[in-house]
Amino acid sequence: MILGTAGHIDHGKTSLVRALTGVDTDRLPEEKRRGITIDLGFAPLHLDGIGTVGVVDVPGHEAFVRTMVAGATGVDLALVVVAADEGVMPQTREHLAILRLLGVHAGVVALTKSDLVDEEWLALVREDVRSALGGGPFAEAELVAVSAMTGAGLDALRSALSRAAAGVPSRGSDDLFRMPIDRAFTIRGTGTVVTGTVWSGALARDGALRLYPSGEMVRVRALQAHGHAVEHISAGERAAVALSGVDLSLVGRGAVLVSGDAWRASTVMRAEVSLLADAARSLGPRSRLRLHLGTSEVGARVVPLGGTVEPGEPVPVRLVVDEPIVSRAGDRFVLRGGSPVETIGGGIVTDPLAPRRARAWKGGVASPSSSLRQFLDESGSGGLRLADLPVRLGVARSALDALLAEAAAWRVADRAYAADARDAIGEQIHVALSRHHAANPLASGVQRQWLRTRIRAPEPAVDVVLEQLAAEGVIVAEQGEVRLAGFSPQLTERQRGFADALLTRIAAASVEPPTLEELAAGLQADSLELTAICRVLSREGALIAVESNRYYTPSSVSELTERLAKGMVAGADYGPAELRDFLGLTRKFLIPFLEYCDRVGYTIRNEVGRRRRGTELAKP
Ligand SMILES: Nc1nc2c(ncn2[C@@H]2O[C@H](COP(=O)(O)OP(=O)(O)OP(=O)(O)O)[C@@H](O)[C@H]2O)c(=O)[nH]1
Ligand SMILES: [Mg+2]
Repeated sequence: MILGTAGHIDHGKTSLVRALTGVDTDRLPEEKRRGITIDLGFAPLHLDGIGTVGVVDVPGHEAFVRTMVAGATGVDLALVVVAADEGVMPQTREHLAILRLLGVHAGVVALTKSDLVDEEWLALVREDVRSALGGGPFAEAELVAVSAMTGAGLDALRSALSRAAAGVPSRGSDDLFRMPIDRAFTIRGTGTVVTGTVWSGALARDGALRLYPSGEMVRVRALQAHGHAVEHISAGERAAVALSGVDLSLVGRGAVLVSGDAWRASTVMRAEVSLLADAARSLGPRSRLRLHLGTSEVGARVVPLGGTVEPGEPVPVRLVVDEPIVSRAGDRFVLRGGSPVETIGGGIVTDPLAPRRARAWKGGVASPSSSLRQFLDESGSGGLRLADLPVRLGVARSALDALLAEAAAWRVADRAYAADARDAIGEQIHVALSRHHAANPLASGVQRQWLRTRIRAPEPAVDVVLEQLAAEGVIVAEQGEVRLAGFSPQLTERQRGFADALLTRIAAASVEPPTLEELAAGLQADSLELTAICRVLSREGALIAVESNRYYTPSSVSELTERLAKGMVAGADYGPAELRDFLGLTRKFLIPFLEYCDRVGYTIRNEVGRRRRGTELAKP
């Protein structure tokens, strides 16, 4: 569990953390010199009945609110610190707003420096604080008067924190590992070390990780949780990870460590955004803001549905960020902008991996099952990558099967499709085949590979639908070709005329028929069209292609093979001259015909010449 401080500058956050934990989290020389917190500080705190809680101490200075956001992200429990002598101040309010935007619900308010005020004043400050908390998640939070100076109230504060912590649901570690990095440094002999709060999942010391935004694989050298070497770290822990061979410049605040192949960095997201009730402005159609998500901070363009976001009601938006970031459905973020820069609102990611041209998503913050239905419908016959879904839906991988079954999704290979995608792909296949048949009436079918390229769907899904259509008898798939059942090449009247002429001329030429080009010249026809007609005739068995451009009648082929059968004795080899004598063909016809015989298995070719294969030669 992680506890984060919040509160105005100089209100005593760091002093209180030290009084509670014994750790001075202001470790930078500049922090010492100026007496303020500049960067995040960390310390372990033991809470009775809870165990060790990781404390993140944040700066209160208005110039460091972005650092506060990076510290507050991933916090389970807030320690809101208000100095009793000053009461509620601007960053008290801003930090409270940020905690609310980040979804931090549990917390305790410490009215510190109580040694500086009397009871009457303290009562006024209590009222002041109550009204500042009103309506927010901390409206019912316990208020405890303390002093870091005298130690007064510290025990009461500890027990109040334990009570608040007891109500925080524990984060399951049966999930994808993610740790946004908030600090990176080098330790001599160990190398690059990064620290952060584990948001989800667990990581073992021998685990493989990916580092985003670069996406590169990294290896873990050592792990620490709350300052001790450990074998694994898990959700809700402050952890340090020593990485093998990673350059320090790649792992600053804003980078994130994740495991598995489910995560991807993206620049287009969909979200629901709301502006703080007291935000001075509304958001226009393409407002430019700073987006804080996890520990990353990037420039973002917000494109609201309906054009604008007014303070108050949440509005669906499309978010386009300047640099790729890793996010997950359900992630909370903070938006800052204006000059001077201030926190103006925030929101919840509804689609971290939005399609490139996706518009703001009307679905809003929905349940994983309704998000899944939306995404399936949107993806059409393209389908969704299964590996993306735990991130895109914000659920553990183990929850996927049930969600997909509930949505009646159709799963093929590594994707899931809407149930009606099958029909849509079937329809596309039907259209593509019909068009092809119409445009190529003499072609026996469509090459399967070519057909796949015409269908806008991943190949495995197309193949499954083809199998199904074949099983249903809608199409016929054979020898790498596909056609609609009932389709057969049809010759037109004119082509039938050519076919008769071809058959007559080829038959008349007996064992030395003309080529297609010669026939085309003689008939004044197009040789491509004649080729198509000859293919149809050869499928009908009326012609045989001995060469690619020379067709024989079956009776001429039989006559020639009979001549061979007469001449060749089984088991003997014959050279071309002898074979020519048997066949009585000129060289121009001889070699192609012998190659045809080899091809169809009448003869076998070896180094010496050709020999008859078996006895089938005798009766072709
Ligand atoms: N009298 C009194 N002074 C306190 C108490 N707590 C803190 N201070 C003083 O208040 C000043 C600011 O304290 P810090 O703990 O640095 O305040 P902070 O909230 O961490 O400040 P930032 O991190 O810069 O926002 C210091 O001079 C502390 O000595 C307290 O309980 N009583
Ligand atoms: Mg401080």
